[in-house]
Amino acid sequence: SLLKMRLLWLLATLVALTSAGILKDSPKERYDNFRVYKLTIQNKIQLAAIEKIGELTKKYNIWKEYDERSRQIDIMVSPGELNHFQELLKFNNISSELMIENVQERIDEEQVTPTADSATFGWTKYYELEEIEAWLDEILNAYPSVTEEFIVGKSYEGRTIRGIKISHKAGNPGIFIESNIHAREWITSASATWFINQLLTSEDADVRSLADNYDWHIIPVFNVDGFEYSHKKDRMWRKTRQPHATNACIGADANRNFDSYWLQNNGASDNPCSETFAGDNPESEPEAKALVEYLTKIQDQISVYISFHSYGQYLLSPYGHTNEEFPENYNDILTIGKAFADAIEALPYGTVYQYGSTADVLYVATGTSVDWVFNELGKKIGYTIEYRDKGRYGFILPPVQIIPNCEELMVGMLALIEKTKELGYL
Ligand code: 0X9
Ligand code: ZN
Repeated sequence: SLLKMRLLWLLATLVALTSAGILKDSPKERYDNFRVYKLTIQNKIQLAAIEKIGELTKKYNIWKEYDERSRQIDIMVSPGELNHFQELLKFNNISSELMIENVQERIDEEQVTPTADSATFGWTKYYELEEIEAWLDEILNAYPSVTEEFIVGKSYEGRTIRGIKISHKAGNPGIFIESNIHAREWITSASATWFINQLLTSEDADVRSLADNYDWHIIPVFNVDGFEYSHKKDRMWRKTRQPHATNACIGADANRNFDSYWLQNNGASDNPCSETFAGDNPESEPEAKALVEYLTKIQDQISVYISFHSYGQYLLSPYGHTNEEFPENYNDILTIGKAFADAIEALPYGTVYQYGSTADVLYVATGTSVDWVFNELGKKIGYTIEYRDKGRYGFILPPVQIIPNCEELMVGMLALIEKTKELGYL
């Protein structure tokens, strides 16, 4: 009948539209003419003014929070907000340096055109979750006698959070690496996969001894939902992807969601739109809950915990919740930090890393994974590595810098582990 025909036609149109992507959800977020400024703050009034606009999520995005050492903030400004922003700087007498003139240009440059080696995993470009997982499968297949997959659990959107354990012999002390808890910090999973590859393939004697004498538990991409979203929808995404019950803003900062001084001392935000939203409760994010359960289960196998982040070139240690107290083994923590930083600076790149407690060197941050492992699991050695750079490219570190960054990681890690062992923690 006519009605049937019409219905069929309607259905056909819908199918066509959907496959053409027209009815699919929103396109990729663009950052045309978005700028990034490094601000230098001189007083509390200036800081308050900037922190206030920083909460306006569509117009501004804080790339790097204020820290008392450098007194600087990196902030991304939308083109429509630029005039207002510049007036605000002038009115409050805040000095600024333009770091990125057009964020979208940097994002476009980051997408290098596939070259000869793009068929194989080569660390000359950034890979998507699917590619990283396929690579991980290949590695597990190629080294079955020394590798083993472990499953942390499921993300909010139902993805599997996977890790790889590399063990060359029984009874080794364990080192746990969690990477890409913040979605937009792409250099972290690139570094984690590079590091895994080195542990399995390097013929360098020092790297071999690192591989042979420790058990490595490595999660290349922890925030799987956020990471996928940062590739497919929004390059600047940081948080998880769990919607909020009463607020349109999505996700929480997984690195504020752990049950250690959760939401205390202004080390996180209770605003669901903030980039450092702690979540409604500790472990409200399925990812954090899964990691807590997994780490609790295997805690006896772990001596050192390391979390990969970017950017700023820091090696950060507990505490995150206060800069008025320090762990009882803080001297050792600093000695190890110095070994890490010195080793990196000695390379021809001359890259400088600062080291010290998070709250002292950077800012107060609570509910972080490293602090949870340190305070609640009682592990004595835990660090956060903040990779390159200092803000020239920020999160959009050019692919040509992946390997130099990884080389720094390796010499830093060799020194860190050696010193940790020397001091009797391994
Ligand atoms: O703020 C953070 O979560 C980290 N910096 S980032 O710019 N990558 O977001 C620093 C976390 C500090 N870690 C610990 N307190 N353990
Ligand atoms: Zn981070």
